[in-house]
Amino acid sequence: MPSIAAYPYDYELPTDSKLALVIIDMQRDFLEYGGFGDALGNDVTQLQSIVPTVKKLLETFRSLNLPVIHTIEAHTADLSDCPPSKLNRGKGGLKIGDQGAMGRILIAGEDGNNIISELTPLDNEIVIIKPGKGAFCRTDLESILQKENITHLLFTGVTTEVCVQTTMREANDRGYECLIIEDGTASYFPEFKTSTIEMLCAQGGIIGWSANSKQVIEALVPQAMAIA
Ligand code: TIU
Repeated sequence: MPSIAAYPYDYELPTDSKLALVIIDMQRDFLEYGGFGDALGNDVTQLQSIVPTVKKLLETFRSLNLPVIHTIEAHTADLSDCPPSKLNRGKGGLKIGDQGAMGRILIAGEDGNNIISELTPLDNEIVIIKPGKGAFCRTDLESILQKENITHLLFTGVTTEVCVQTTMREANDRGYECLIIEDGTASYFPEFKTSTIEMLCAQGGIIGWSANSKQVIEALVPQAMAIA
């Protein structure tokens, strides 16, 4: 198993199907105007710069036939899976379930709830629809990972300190070797991204590792180095 330069120290990177790319919530609801992120008062343009990096990782995993897991934060149309504590949070703008410019905010199946077109999942890829911030909460993710013998998870997506961090912490507690891709994750607050990566990797990798996409891609596809 190759090891890659990572923070706080080298990470053993499987090059087979024990390794999965996890793409958290790259949905229109977070990256485009008129969605949930916008309704919460955020500047959605902060998230858009990572799209080419996540796409490159996705294409690398697809070309090697390695597992890819997409997650979607969504609620049912009747909001029965949305606790009042979540429904009533916010800044007084549109709430979950309200009609927005891309359909009902954060409701499964609405235009705004879809993954952005650049990263649309393929039929053979795992898609986890989750009502919470963490992808293990009230989903089949853990049993799917066990069934597929996946042991190592690379985290990308949005937002770093909310759904990405929550899911990485849940995965770490379940025994997965987790690494967050520094240039493949973003926050509405750039300083939160930096702090989150520091917190996850402090104390000798208390939750896991971080590295740039380049390190991962070069280890998976050695010839990528020559092409780049
Ligand atoms: N608001 C915010 O930063 N994030 C979320 O609500 N969900 C995810 O992080 N996906």
